[in-house]
Amino acid sequence: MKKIAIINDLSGVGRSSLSIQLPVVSALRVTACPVPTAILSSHTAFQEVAKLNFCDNMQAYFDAWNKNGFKFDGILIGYLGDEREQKIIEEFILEQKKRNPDVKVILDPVFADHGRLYRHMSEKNIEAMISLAGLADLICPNLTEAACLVDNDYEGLKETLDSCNLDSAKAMVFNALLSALHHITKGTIVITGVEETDSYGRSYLLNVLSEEDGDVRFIRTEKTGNNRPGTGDLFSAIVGAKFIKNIDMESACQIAADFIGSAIRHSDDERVPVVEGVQFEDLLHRL
Ligand code: PXL
Repeated sequence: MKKIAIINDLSGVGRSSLSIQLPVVSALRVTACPVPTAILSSHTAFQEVAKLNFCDNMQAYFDAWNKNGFKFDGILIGYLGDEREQKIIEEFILEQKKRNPDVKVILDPVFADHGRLYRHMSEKNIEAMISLAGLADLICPNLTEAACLVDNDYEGLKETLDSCNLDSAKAMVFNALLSALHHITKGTIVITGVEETDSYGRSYLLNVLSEEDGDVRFIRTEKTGNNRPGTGDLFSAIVGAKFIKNIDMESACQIAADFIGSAIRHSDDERVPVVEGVQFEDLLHRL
């Protein structure tokens, strides 16, 4: 069975990061080995948050793993508790590459959404993510993160995209963004969850896939309900697990988008408060 190290925070309430990536990766029949970057009472969209950083313990954690001879097929990275974790994670990646040159590194550069940085995030976190992107085989930023990684103006980008009626025009805008992103990573890029509305007022979520072969591909699903926390974590967990199993990225993105769309609709139907994320537990069996 394939094995993946998942480097992300452990948040007690709100269905985000490790709490949801572990069950999803297990359901996809990949062994999930967690590395907490921080322990939080909940994700940071709640009013009161207690945060314990794991940075000072991370080196010993990886040293013990390495001394035991553990090796992985994939390393999935998400939210960092502290930008100093970047160097420790990079050393771990380089050590793992010596043991398994085929190890795949998947980076979800979690630091912002809807044009705004998450609480506790700063320019230093963005720099850490840019550095990690240099070692990644796949990165899956949302539009805000993609724009920040290459110092683009998010609002301007969003406005330009909203003014494009044709996919061919949209593809040109994304190609410019993707070519800047390809300067910071050699890997595959998926820009996730870009919101769009058509001339009939219907809303969609667009995932934009750019592989080495250069052709940009759009994976579009109808928007099924509210924006909810944790959907990016679900996306990177599903696509990451499929990536290490060498499943083609277009169908991996489609499966992830369909699963998340169903989970959002179900959560709205069940009147789950938005801050509590998606009630994915009822749908896990579908993966
Ligand atoms: O889902 C992204 C995420 C991960 N981890 C923490 C967060 C968030 C988004 O708010 O706060 C701690």
